[in-house]
Parts: sequence; structure tokens; C-alpha cells
Amino acid sequence: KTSKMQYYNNPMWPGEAHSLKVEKILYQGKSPYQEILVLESSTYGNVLVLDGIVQLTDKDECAYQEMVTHLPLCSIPSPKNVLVVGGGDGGVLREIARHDSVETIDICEIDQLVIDVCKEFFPNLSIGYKDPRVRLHVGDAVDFLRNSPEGKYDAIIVDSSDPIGPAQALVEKPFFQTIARALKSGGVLCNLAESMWLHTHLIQDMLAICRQTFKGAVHYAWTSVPTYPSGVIGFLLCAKEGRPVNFLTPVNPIEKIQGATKAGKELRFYNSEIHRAAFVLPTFVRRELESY
Ligand code: AAT
Repeated sequence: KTSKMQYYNNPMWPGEAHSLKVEKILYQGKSPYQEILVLESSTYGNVLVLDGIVQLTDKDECAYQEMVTHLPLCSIPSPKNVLVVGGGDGGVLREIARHDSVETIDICEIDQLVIDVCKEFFPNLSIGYKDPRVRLHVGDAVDFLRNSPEGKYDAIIVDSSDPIGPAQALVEKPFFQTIARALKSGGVLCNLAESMWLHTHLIQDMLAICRQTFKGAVHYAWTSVPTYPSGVIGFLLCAKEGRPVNFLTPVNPIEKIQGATKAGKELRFYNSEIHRAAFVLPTFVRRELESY
């Protein structure tokens, strides 16, 4: 039973809360890393909650998973080796699999229980594991990246939780340095970067770290996800120096990739126009991020 005080007390978004009507609790458990809860909601389908924070719902997961994947992969000509950090639900794997240039998809998720629970309650996401190019590594992404060969990946997608709990180290400079090391020259990173309404300081800090670490290009993009705090979520798109990358217009448009949007597997959210639009920032954000 959560009191009203606790309800409005999350340190990431004090004073506000979002609610969904729950039909049924489908699963409740605890792993060594976090509390895991799966709910059946009346209007958003099944909902995955980790440590009290909504990670995804059936209804709006497309906005997040499609954007976090195709913003980076459509910005480089022919992605081959891709790494996903976090993303144990499999949704980002499902999206990467649309790219027929991709040869290997590594995923490093810390929590085996998230994977198992999603296989049971989110079949439309965990279907991503069925692609034969996927190699699953269960462990902390900090260690995984420290041990990964230099210049291996064309793209790295950091689909991890908020920086409280197991994902804390994933917003710090040493982590970004290991990512830069693991990328090929001209390789790209797409990192979850919180809400422009709530976390401009966190975004400014991450931007500063990324501008020091990735000399190619660094841009902020955003999208609408109704069940995330404040209803929006941002991404930091970063390119390692070596080969010019222009994130603002897709050089590898999804509409031209054979089979990427075939019947029965259509995209629900992403297209080349929304790719370009995602980098257009409201005036207050432009001011706060650029004057930094
Ligand atoms: N696609 C769903 C979105 C997520 S899930 C984030 C995943 O990152 C979780 O499965 C969590 O177990 C994993 N994770 C956290 N820390 C680490 C780590 N150190 N190494 C590997 N995996 C990790 C994110 C939703 C964001 C919500 C925004 N408010």
C-alpha cells in the first residue's frame, strides 16, 4: 500500500505522478537487482514496472523502441555489428532485426529475471530474441564494454533504466569512454537521455560528457511516450570521429530497406519524417542546451 506522500516522492520527478487503471497483477517478484512487476492495465495493455517505474507498455512501446533503434541505425550507411545495453525485454532486438545489413546483434542485460518475465508476458517484444543474429550476454554492461574489443561496433544502443539502481554508472564519463573505444570510427551511439521537461541538468551533464568523448557529432532528439514521466523521452545521438555522420537526415532511410516494413510487420511510429522532426527542439530547450 503506497501512501499519497510516497506516490509523489520519486526523486527523479518529485511532486508528480501518472496513473493507469489496473485490471490485474500478472507477476510480482524480486531479482538481485530490482523489483519486477507486470500489470494488466485497462487502456495500455500489459505494463512492465521496475522498482516502481514504468519501463514499457504494449500500447506505446513502439514510440520508444522504434526511435531508439532507427535514429542511430538509419543515420549510417550499412550497420553490421550492433550492441544493445539493457533492453532485456527484446523490443530493441526486434527493431534492429529489420535492418538486413546487420550481421551480429549483441545484447548485454544485467537481469535474467527481466528477460524471463518478458518472454512470458510480452511476446511481441521478446520475439526479438528469435532472430539468429542475436547473442545474449547476461551481466553488467560496464564490465561487458570494458572487455569488448576496440572498434568492434557500428552502433551501440543504450536502452537502460533511469540512473538510480543498476543503471547509475551508465551516465558517467568512464562508461561513455568505454563506448567510444568499442565503436568503429564513424560509429554511432544512441543513449536514453531523460525528459526535457524534468531533467535539463542531467541532459546538460550528459551532453557535456558526450561532447568531450565523441568528436564526430552530438545531438539531442526526443519523442512522445505517454507512460514515461512528463510524456516525453530524449535521446543523445553521438558519433565517433573518423567518418562524417549527419544524424539530422537519414542516409539509410527505413523506407528503402527491403523487408523492413513488410506486411504484418509494419512500423507503428518511426518514419524518415519523424526522424528529422525528432531533432527540432522547443525554444526553451534550445536555449538551455546550447548556452551550456
Ligand atoms: N525497452 C525497455 C526500456 C527500458 S528497460 C531497461 C533495462 O536496462 C532493464 O531491463 C534493466 O535491467 C537494464 N539495466 C539496468 N542497468 C543495467 C546495467 N548496468 N547493465 C545492463 N543492463 C542494465 C528503459 C526504460 C526507461 C524508463 C524511462 N523513465
